[in-house]
Order: sequence, then C-alpha cells, then structure tokens
Amino acid sequence: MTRLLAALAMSMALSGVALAHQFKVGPIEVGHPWSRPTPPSAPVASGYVKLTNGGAETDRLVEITSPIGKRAEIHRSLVQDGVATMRPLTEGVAIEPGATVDFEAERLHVMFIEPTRQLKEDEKFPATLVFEKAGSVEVEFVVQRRPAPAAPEDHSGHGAAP
Ligand SMILES: [Cu+2]
Repeated sequence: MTRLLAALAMSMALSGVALAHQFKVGPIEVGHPWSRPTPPSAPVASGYVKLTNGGAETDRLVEITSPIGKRAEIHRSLVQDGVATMRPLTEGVAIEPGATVDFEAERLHVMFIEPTRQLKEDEKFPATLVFEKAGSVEVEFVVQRRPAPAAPEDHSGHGAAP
C-alpha cells in the first residue's frame, strides 16, 4: 500500500496538477478527479470525475469518503419547476460495461459537505472511491477552475495542451 501511494505521489509530482491524471481499480478507471476552488468557509465543495468500466459486468460507485469534508454525497443537479436543485443518488452511480460516466456531462457531482478548509486553485486532496464490485481506490482531487485539458470542448484556455 505504501509503495502504491509513493508511486502515485511520484506520478502526480511528475505530471503536475494541470495535466489529466487517472487511477485504476480492477476494470474501473477513474479519470481526472477535480474540484472547484471555494470561497472561505463555504458549506460545500463539489467534485467531478470520469468513471470508465473496462470490465464485462456493470459496477457501481457506492461511496466516497475524504478527509476534506465531514462527509461526501453523490448528487445529480436538476431543474424542477424552473428552480435549480440537486438530489442525492442514494443507490450510487452505475457504470455499464464499456461505458464512461462523465460526472460533468451527466450533471452529477460529488458534494463534499462542510469542507475542513478553503479549497484553492492547484491544491490537491485525497479521497477514497468505493465500488460495489471493484472495491476501493485512493484518488487525489485537484482543485482547478476548469476541467482537464483532455475535455474536447475545452481546449481554448489551456496553452499547455499538446
Ligand atoms: Cu450537490
């Protein structure tokens, strides 16, 4: 475990926070976990991720924990009667075989409740994602104003993108 974390830390250091980073557990790939900067003493912080299932069975993201907040929930944003609202996904997020669930595109987010500190751009914080079948994986969220340079519709603001 220690060696794994060291390897992760090394790859993070080499890649730099602005580049896309990813994690893997079993057939599940966790692509570029990121979170938005928050104002001081914000009640919540939001996080986004892309989950890809390279396996043959549907899996499900069932839980997220992180020392950054008192607890974390998975929410879907929706508009009801003209009012923007959000609802916790109590059943988690299903990822079908071969599918990618892009939180941003699907109006999903991780809601970190009562963050322990203000999130500032370029910082990182750890979190654990728990999948029903693949098990749990430690990831790092990067704090940034925009999603990964890899997002196809969002190249304009990233001079460093290859
Ligand atoms: Cu929310």
